[in-house]
Amino acid sequence: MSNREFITSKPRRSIVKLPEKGLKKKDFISSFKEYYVNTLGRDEESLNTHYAYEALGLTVRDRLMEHWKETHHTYKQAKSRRTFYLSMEYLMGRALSNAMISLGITDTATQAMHDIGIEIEELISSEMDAGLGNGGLGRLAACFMDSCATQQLPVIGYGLRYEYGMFTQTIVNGEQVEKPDHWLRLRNVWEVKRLEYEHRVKFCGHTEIQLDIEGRQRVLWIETKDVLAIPYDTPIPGFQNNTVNTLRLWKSVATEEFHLDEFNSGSYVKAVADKVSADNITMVLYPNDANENGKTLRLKQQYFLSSASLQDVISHWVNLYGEDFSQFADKNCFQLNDTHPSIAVAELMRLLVDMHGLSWEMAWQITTATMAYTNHTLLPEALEKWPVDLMQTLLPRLMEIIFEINARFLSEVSIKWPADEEKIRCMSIIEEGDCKQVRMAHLAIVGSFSVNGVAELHTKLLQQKLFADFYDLWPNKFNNKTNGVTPRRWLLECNPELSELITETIGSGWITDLSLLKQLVPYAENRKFRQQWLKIKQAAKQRLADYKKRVHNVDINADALFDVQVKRIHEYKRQLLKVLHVIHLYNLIKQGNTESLVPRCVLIGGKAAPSYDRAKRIIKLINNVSAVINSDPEVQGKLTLLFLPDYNVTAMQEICPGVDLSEQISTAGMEASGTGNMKLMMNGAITIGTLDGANIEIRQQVGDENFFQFGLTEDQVAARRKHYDPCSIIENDEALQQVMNLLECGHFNQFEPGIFTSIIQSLKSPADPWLTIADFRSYIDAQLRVEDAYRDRHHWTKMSIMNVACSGKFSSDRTINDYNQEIWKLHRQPVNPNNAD
Ligand code: 26Q
Repeated sequence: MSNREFITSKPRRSIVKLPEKGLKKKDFISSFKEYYVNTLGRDEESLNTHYAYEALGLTVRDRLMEHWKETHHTYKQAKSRRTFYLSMEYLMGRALSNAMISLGITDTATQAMHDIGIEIEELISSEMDAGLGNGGLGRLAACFMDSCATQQLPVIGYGLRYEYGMFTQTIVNGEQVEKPDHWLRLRNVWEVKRLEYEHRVKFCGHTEIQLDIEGRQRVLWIETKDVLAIPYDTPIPGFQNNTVNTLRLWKSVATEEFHLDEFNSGSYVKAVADKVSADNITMVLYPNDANENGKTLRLKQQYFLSSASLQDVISHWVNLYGEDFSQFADKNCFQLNDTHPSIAVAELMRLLVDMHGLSWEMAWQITTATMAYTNHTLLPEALEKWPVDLMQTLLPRLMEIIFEINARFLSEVSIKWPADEEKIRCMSIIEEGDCKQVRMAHLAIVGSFSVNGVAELHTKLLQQKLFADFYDLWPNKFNNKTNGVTPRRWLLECNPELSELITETIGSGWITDLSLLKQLVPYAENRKFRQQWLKIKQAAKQRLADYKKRVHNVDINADALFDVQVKRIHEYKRQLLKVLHVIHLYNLIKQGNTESLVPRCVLIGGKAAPSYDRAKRIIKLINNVSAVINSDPEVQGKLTLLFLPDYNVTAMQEICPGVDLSEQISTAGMEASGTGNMKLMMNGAITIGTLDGANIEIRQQVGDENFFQFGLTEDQVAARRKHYDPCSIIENDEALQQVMNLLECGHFNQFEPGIFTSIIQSLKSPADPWLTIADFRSYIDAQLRVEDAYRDRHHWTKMSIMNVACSGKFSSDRTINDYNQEIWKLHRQPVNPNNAD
């Protein structure tokens, strides 16, 4: 089933009725026909949805092109300081609707298509997602790109052009099956190949010392196997402001030498194999959202991104300023999206020292004034380490540079803490042991002027726990930047009905200044407004229910409470706690204990990393519990559990408007921030959550009376882990005991004995790091408060309005302005509309 089936054929109304300047409907139609007939060679009389989508995409892209060129020109003229966002992931989702909204041409385009007998919704929903990311970190990069363009900031995104993005998930017999996502099989109308900006990236080989003409030592990295990096640029439009920024993605291609080798070396097969391995670097996105340790291809990808991007920036610099790097750090800043591109620290040193002849001291000065590092995780297993052996083989020159950086850094450590070997051991960039490893986070911290976490609690824990020694040494490097999401995609585009009500009520300023949503607060007390709000929410729920009926043939009561947990499947996110709650409700219904029960529809969605067996088994459990519950006539209309397959950006856009209750139930101290929590809040869902990540700030904004808090706090979690006895908790809680009994007796796996044993054991283990059983009672109590609140629909609607009204802080525009004021220090560069139109 495809996500497009979510969408109704009803044409959407555009929210912001700005005059659609410079665009005449008839010009639009003739441009569309020109592409459809002449460029794509289709027959005007027969309509093919895909080619019509391509023709429309190309027509819209033409409108972006002028602004794109003008933006480029503006930045060049201003010689402005720039930021380069380095990220292995960009979860862009669809682009067409976003582009039309940004250009303010949605109405004209919709009308134009309508006039020639095409429903634009059908074309919009035929677009593939650009799924070049795993989850939070990749989608954050995409939201940041949108906000930078909207804030008119000269920021360029650098990433990899994976041939295969995030796998698509299907469910067979309750289990996840992965299918490759060959998203480039069909033409990608948004990208522009820029052969003129290709670069060579070196691998393997060895180093030699040579004296240059002035008698100075220069290190040569020679006999390397080179790979070409070819850039493909994607336009990133700002919201109705003429700015179009660039996302530059690198594709790997074998160099010409590979072809020569085929003829000269006699080893034809090896030459071809080498060529294939060069082409392979950007073939596939790693589908893990935690570290998959030691994979050579992953390290190649990381270096390929870092080297190509830095070479790109430096060659631009040399074109403008020659070999004078004295102002380089004033004009350039690199933001590292986690440690994935942190080899860039050593690569910038290599380029400056080896390729441009700067002294080590000068190069280090520049590097540590341009690099900034964002951490996204506290999970110890997600901290990247690379074996020194592997680095020496694959990137010999880089390894030498890392040793030198480390030696100089450790001498600084020993000045602060004389004769403290333990400190040296803990802080060193190299982890000693049987297998020496490079600690990429340490390299990133040592090489950066800024280190930030992504929510207040997360930053506090970085400072006090994970990187406490570094915080001691350099307190001023550390800062917090609470995440945000773009309101253009996550409210305006995904929820046009609610957006229209908001705009009618407070004007359209909220689209670029989300703090204005505060003006909705008094309307929470307005009965008529609440009725309008509720009607919109109800219609969104009905759309979700209709979709489920059509595709899965399950009946959902649209009056039920829509209770949603969508995110990657991970033990720390505790989908299991949600399942325990569902089994508890099922048990109450089976016992006839239903007088106070509120009908509920629980939706769980998310992908498991293909190698994460426990996570895959959790998916199986959800599906099995769902099968038992949904087929029981006694339960029907009271409780439904659904697993939503293939959760992705587009699915979230379709789910958001219809959610009542947002499940953010990670073990406190584990979720760095969360961003799904923000998207759901912005669409009027109320959060049930632990005091973790950005939940804490959501609760601060909206007030405790509009948030369902439960569970141990982060310090209680840390304390409880030391003496945790889940079995005695189960023994003393009758309801929980019954839930565990149902699981243990095989009620949900009648013909599949033993498949959930390891899950049950982990829940009952005193070593369970996620403390699921510890939070059960508190969670059930919070869910009872949810039901009480939901029974009074007017009260619930008030809470819903308050959540939207207080969501302003969670706009990525706010986040980007914080990055800019405290780290990047860029000047806004408005793009002149006269030139652009
Ligand atoms: C690393 C090495 C090898 C293979 C894969 C990886 C890898 C890939 C992706 C490691 C981690 C990730 C992604 C992490 C991630 O998405 N973290 C989330 O980031 C969000 C944005 O800051 C936060 O809101 C979430 O709390 C955090 O889990």
